[in-house]
Amino acid sequence: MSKSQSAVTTLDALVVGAGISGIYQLYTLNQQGVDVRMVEAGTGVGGVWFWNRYPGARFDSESYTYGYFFSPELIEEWDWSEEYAGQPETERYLNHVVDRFDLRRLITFEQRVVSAVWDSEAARWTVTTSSGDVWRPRHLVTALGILSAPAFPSAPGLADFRGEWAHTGLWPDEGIDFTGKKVAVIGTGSSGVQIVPLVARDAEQLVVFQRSPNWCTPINNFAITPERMADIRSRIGEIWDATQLSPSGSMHRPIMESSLEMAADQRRAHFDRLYDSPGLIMALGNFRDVALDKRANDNVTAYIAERIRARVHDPELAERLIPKDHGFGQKRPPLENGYYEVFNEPHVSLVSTGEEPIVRFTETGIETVHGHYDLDVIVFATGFEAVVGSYNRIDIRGRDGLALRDHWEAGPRTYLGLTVAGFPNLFLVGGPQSVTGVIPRATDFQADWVAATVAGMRERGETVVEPAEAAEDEWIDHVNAGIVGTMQETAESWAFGSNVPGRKRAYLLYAGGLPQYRERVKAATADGYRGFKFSS
Ligand code: NA7
Repeated sequence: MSKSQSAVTTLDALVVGAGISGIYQLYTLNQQGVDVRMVEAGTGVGGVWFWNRYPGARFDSESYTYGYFFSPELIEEWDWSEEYAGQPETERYLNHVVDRFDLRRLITFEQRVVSAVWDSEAARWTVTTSSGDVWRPRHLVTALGILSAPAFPSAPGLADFRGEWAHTGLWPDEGIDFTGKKVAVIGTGSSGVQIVPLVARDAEQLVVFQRSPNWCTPINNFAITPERMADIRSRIGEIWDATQLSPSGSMHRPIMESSLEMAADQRRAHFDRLYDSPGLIMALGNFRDVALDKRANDNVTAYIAERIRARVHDPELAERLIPKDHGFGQKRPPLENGYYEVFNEPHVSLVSTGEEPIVRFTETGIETVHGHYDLDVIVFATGFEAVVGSYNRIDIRGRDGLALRDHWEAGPRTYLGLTVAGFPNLFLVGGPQSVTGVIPRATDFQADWVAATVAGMRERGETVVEPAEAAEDEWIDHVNAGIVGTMQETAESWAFGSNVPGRKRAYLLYAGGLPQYRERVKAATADGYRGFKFSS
């Protein structure tokens, strides 16, 4: 074939996206003997752990709860070096998995999917990539990642900026040297909070542009010794069970006791313990009522505010770093390592964009309503068009040319977070209305379900599966009911798409907890795939 000719590949299943969920999906379908291939936009595997290679990027979940559980051999041979592994280690891990299970031969890189069109006559998808290649799979499995479509501020002029700039979610391979430079970091979510201390360490000057402060708590990371790794291995079954019982798929389970009925000093002792413990325990292992009852939430919020005040010397600055628009846990709280202390350093300053909006980017920096900041580097830690953004970037057309973008205009519509009415043989893994918490613990179950469904169809000689619209309606009602009455419901966050101007507010994740999610999917499946139509 000459270079100018595009390849057309007809196959059973195509998986889009070589992140942690897609890789497992490729493995499971391959194990089922399905003729499966994968396309990936990047030049390597890893997904979020490929693109987000900014300094400080790391797990907020315990490494061994985020990694795969499907292979005892893999667990036996892989040593995690830290309780919360950094990006380079995770990228190495995912490369190891791909090679260990001989999956690389099934992956074609630098294939960004631009369109996917259902062909009713052939009962196949026509998937076209940016390189012009065409894939004709019977089943299309999207594992696009919930945070993979980077969002940028709307201020104009970035093309004029003569310094270096990068988004944390599209970090350059060669990295950026901050040494002796004037740097701005825009955004104070998990990525901003992770990168800020490392920029501050090297830069001559750092300006942090904050739209809204977050409730950040210490990660309290530590190295995993060989003894601890051996202990983790010996308890791996127990750890798996814990992730399966936890609403968030993590090691942590909420304390069911009422924090409001507890004596103040006893409650405080709990908060002290959580704040000084590793990981997301403050959010995921806190009292259940702090997520449901405003009075209980106010207590933990006041406690964390006090801890922030104790760490930031300038009281006025401390107040600006303390959220006033939401309580702890109403939005995903970042984990930090020395974040607040950075603001005690003379070369670091904070700009609150609510009071001092960015007007434009200039050749030499950032202009705000109050003045100009001369800069050598701008870091965009401005987040993502969450969950649906990665779908909206692809022209996905179902029956009768129906565009997924239009079907999802008022918010995503799925059945079980796995399929979409009017889009036959389209499977979503880690898509809307299905995930929360430790993403791989949500998506490994989904990948197993997709592989079993595709294999079952092959055995029964069925070629097409599609959910009924009524089933989709029911699922949406169930998803929305799960968030009602929680503290999260009232906060503006990316979980509702509120971080992207103009987006209609719709809940994008699944708040009912992963055990309930799995039970619902299993019950529908056991009940003759309730809500689905199969045809030959
Ligand atoms: P996030 O959590 O969405 O954070 C993005 C941050 O960027 C957040 O502080 C935003 O403020 C801020 N932002 C967005 N647009 C602007 C503009 N125009 N100007 C100033 N600041 C802005 O993304 P991350 O990458 O940090 O983390 C993603 C997830 O990774 C996280 O939730 C964890 O699950 C791990 P806002 O709060 O929207 O006002």
